[in-house]
Amino acid sequence: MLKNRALERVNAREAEVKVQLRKLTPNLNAAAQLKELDQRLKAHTAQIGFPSVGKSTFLSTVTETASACASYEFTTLTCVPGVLEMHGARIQVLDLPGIIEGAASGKGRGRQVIATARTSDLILMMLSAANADVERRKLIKELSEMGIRVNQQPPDVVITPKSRGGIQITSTCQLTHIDEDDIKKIIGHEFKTHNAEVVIRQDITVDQLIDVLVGNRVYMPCLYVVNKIDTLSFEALEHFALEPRTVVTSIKDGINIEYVKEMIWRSLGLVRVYTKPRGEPPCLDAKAAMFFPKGSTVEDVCKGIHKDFVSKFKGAKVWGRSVKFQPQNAGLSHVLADNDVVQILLD
Ligand SMILES: Nc1nc2c(ncn2[C@@H]2O[C@H](COP(=O)(O)OP(=O)(O)OP(=O)(O)O)[C@@H](O)[C@H]2O)c(=O)[nH]1
Ligand SMILES: [Mg+2]
Repeated sequence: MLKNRALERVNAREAEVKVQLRKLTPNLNAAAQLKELDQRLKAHTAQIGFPSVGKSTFLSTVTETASACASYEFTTLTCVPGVLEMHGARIQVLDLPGIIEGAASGKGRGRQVIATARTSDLILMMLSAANADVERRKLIKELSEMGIRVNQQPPDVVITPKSRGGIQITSTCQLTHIDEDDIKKIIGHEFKTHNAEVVIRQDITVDQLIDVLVGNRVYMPCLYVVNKIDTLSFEALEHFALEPRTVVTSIKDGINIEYVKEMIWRSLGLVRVYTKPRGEPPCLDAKAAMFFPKGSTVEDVCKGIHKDFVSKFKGAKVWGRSVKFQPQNAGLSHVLADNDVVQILLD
């Protein structure tokens, strides 16, 4: 009798999951729209992970949004956005449904979940400590099948189509994974280009060459969060703690929560810039900071203040880590560093 009732509960839950999954697509789109609408959000992160690894627990812990957490799998069936406030910036954290193996080929609506993560600035890969290595490998594979390369730089290869002359290859380093014949074969036969200039500045693999040719790949930073370390022995824990771009946490017991937040901030690489009006000290209050993506320039700051600032730009003075002398004159193309102070001079 008891067994039957438990079985009924499981069946009911399964039916509920199926109904909710069918409704999933509009909700995921809503998250993308929200991103467009809320201009105050400075960066977007998306949690990717298998079911029951602690994604919702994380969202409920670091943001004011409550996302249902439970010990059964597929608790979260929609996209739940929360906001994490750090150093004066509002960072969106998405709690997404757990994905399963085969997600990239459409299982469990995994394609929509991964597509949502694709538009974010950082992937938070939430892993369960007991099985973290296997989960990480599988998730990287699923993301890869959807064209997302995590923690990789785009291959340094430039292919310029020509009207004649065959395929000319110049490489500035020794190629150990692929030879010139393979390169010609792949470009010529697979991609129907018989005349092109190819410049390679990196020891690329066949897959990387195909990535360059296919084109629509995204290269995203990813932070690995190994959760539930309260279930691990100290020796096992050390193995994960030493891995790059990895944070070990027990969200339930409150271990390393501040550290994971700080690592999110660092992985996003946002640049805070303070402006200084002429003859006045700069306002270094966090509320006065402007936030830009890594690699932003004085021109981006001008555009962020007023659309006319670029056309009226006469010069800029910069204080901070991006310059040698304090202050230093800088042009529009000068790349800024975090916490720089900029004074814009206009015509
Ligand atoms: N031991 C332990 N359990 C945890 C930890 N964090 C979360 N849990 C538990 O793990 C279970 C699943 O947590 P959720 O946050 O619902 O997991 P999820 O990844 O959102 O799961 P889905 O929504 O089903 O994909 C809950 O029972 C949590 O209480 C942790 O650090 N240690
Ligand atoms: Mg959840």
